[in-house]
Parts: sequence; structure tokens; C-alpha cells
Amino acid sequence: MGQLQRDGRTDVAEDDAENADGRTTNAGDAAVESGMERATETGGEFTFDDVTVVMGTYNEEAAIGAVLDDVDEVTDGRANVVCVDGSDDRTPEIAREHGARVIEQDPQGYGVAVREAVLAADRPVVVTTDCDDTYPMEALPEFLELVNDGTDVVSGDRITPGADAMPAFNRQGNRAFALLASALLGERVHDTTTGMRAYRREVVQEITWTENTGLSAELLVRPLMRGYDVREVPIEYDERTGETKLDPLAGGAAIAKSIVKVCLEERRR
Ligand SMILES: Nc1nc2c(ncn2[C@@H]2O[C@H](COP(=O)(O)OP(=O)(O)O)[C@@H](O)[C@H]2O)c(=O)[nH]1
Ligand SMILES: [Mg+2]
Repeated sequence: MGQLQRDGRTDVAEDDAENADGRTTNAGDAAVESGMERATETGGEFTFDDVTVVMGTYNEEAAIGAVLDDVDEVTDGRANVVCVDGSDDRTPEIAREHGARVIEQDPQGYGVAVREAVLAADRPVVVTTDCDDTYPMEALPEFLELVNDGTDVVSGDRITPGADAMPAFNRQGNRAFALLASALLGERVHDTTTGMRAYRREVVQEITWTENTGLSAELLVRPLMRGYDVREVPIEYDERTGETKLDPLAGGAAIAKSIVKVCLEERRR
């Protein structure tokens, strides 16, 4: 998949070269996505100008300023940001002050928000994160580099480095979800519920997403089972700013159910 995409970008570069000779070409048609045009200008590699960072935001006024500042600092203000917001606090105002695009949505759960957010991204590389200051935006350059190496989905693995800041119950639960998914997938995955990933946008657009609390696991499992190039990279995980929006018991049960359902559906495809 990644190889095909890289080949596509090379073709565009050749068309542009022909154009420089004054011959008429379809370079404009070939470079349907402006991100592809930009990628050719930078030697076929995506830059942060090609990245949209997306998140669901639900009463995160204590954290959102720091998260968006980090995105700006790490990407030099070049990544754009989409927040799908269900807050009744100042979160959306703070997001807009930071230049983010805010899509308002009644709060209906994590996956309903994040699905809308990934589908609203308008650049060729889509990064998800939580809006709680737990995920290391410093890892964005590494994530982008892996996408440029041909990886379709880069998944931040919190569990392997220890996730000391995660509540112990959640850590054990996340280990169990990863074991369950690994057994069903037939290959070892380490963190199925991480909120921080980078996707080539085609991946999120080509697949129909059905899960809510289990969306994060679904966003890993379906691409894996369809043969996309998915890679986990270890990331540090910080203590949350503000209150969690997920009930660990009910949420955990929903995630386990989603993993089984999605694996069975993918096997039957
Ligand atoms: N818009 C919207 N965002 C949500 C909803 N539920 C959770 N979120 C956001 O999704 C992200 C993940 O939720 P979080 O509470 O961090 O879950 P945890 O990481 O499992 O503790 C956070 O940025 C939340 O603000 C919702 O119903 N609507
Ligand atoms: Mg979180």
C-alpha cells in the first residue's frame, strides 16, 4: 500500500517536469490532493503542512490550551487541527483562539466524536490524539517519518514502555484487550486502545467505522486485518489533566465486545 502511494507521488513529479518543458499534461488532475502537490515539492515526502491533528473534545478546558500549544510548537504551527466538540465549558473558545477548526456535536461518546473528526480531516496524513495532555506531541516527527517510510498506520504503544501514569486498572485492562486482539488477529499487538496514531488518510476513508467506545481498537484492527502496513511505536504516556470521560467498567466491556465483533466481521469479509 505504502509503496503504491509513493509510486503515485513519483508519477506526479514526472508530470510536473514535463510541464516545465511547456508540454500540456494532466499534472493538475493527477495531483488531486493538494497534499500530493506539496509532497512532490518536498521530494515526495509529507511534511507537517500535510498533517491534520484531530481529536474529540468534551469539557477539556483545563488541558486543551497545553495540547494545542504542543502541536503548534512541535509542528512549527504547520499542522492544522480539527476538534469535534461536545463541551459546555470554554473548550471550544480556547480551541478557536488557538486556530483550530471546531465542529460542534452533541456528546455521544468517544467514537462518535473521533469518527467525525478523522473524516473531517482535509490533509493526507491524519493524526489522532486525546485532548487531555496525556500523549507526547514530541513524537509527531517520528510518526510522520514512519508514514513517509510507507507505513499506513502508526500506532502509539503506551503499554510496552510501562504506562506508569495510567491507573493500574486501566493498564491491566489494556493489556488484556491487547492479548484478546492478538489471539484473534494471530499476531501480537501491544496497545489496542491508544488515542495517538497517524494514518494515511485513504485508510480512514476507505473503511466503514462502526464502533463508539471501541473505535480506537477498531481503527487498529480493521486496517491490520485488511493487510495495511501497521506499525506500533513505543510512546510515553502522561497523567491526565482534568477528569476522564470514560467509565472504566462499562467502557472496558464495550471495548472487549468491539474487538471480538470487529475481528469476526473482518474474518468473514
Ligand atoms: N466530542 C466528544 N469528545 C469526547 C466524548 N467522550 C470523550 N471525548 C474526548 O475523547 C478523548 C478521550 O477521552 P478520555 O476521557 O481521555 O478517555 P481515557 O483516555 O480513556 O481516559 C478526550 O479528548 C475526550 O474529551 C464525547 O462524548 N464527545
Ligand atoms: Mg485520554
